[in-house]
Amino acid sequence: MTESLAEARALLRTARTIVVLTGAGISAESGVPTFRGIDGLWKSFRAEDLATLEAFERDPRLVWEWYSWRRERIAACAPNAAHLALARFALTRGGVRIITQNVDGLHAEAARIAAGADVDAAQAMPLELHGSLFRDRCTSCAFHQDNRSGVDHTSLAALPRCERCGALLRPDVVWFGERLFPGDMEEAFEWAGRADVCLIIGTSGLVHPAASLGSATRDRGGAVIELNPEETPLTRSARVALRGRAAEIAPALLG
Ligand code: BJW
Ligand code: ZN
Repeated sequence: MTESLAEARALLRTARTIVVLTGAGISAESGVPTFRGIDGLWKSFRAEDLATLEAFERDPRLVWEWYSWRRERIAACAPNAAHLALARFALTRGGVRIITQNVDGLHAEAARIAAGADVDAAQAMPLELHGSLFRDRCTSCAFHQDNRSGVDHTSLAALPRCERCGALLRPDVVWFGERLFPGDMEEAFEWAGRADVCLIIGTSGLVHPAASLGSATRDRGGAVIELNPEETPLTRSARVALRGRAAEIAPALLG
């Protein structure tokens, strides 16, 4: 394992297929709080109290309060230099699939900015493994809707309800113990399995199945590049570990 930027650039240059797995760290410099770590969201809230179906069934008002707070805070954030470098990289070079655990929508926003009016942004649109903070979905039927505003969480009666069947709406995200959306896991592992390089940016590598994508690349002979200021459980399987902040290193790596 090395920490060489030049080696990482060379690996990317010669790769035909590249998977990029991102986590909360890539959005840290946009002002989005990470989950774990010093300022992590789980420091003030226990994950099991808020990011599970059981928690929602026990106290939907509390869970909506947390998601509503995050929605309003994150709606004000913009993509940073790392999201933009990645979007440009995916648009100008074929064979790149951005796979994110983030629910903040910043990769999609970066893709639209980088593509501008004349280029189709599709090639840089991410697979959002854990859903979106900016969508509601019905707890009972298939209804879902985009929603960038906070919700009224002052009482149980005020919580948003489905316009089709009247059941409670919930954030359209994947909580602990829930399956990923149909087809997403298969698509992610299919890309990772045939990638020459899996570039992993800003994730603690603790949450599965996302944390296993790098192994899928490595098991088939590909290389893992990690970009993170800290060592993680994924570091030991990395060919190159780049230590630093995403917004600083990603433009130098991908430009
Ligand atoms: C920087 C930086 C800078 C800071 N630049 N970097 C196998 C083994 C063990 C357990 C399991 C397993 N398979 C499944 C499980 C159970 C569970 C799990 O993984 N548990 C572990 C915690 C032990 N997984 C699941 O439950 C998943 N479902 C599943 O597997 O279903 C199977 C099933 C089958 C049959 C029936 C039913 C189910 C679902 C997982 C869903 C995770 N959901 C969340 C919440 C999403 C909604 C929301 O946002 O509220 O997703 S949890 C939370 O963690 C969120 C994140 O996407 C995810 C990952 O966090 P991430 O991105 O890594 O953030 P951090 O904060 O942890 O790390 C930030 C990193 O950035 C750090 O390393 C910093 O150093 C770094 N950093 N500044 C670059 N400037
Ligand atoms: Zn419904």
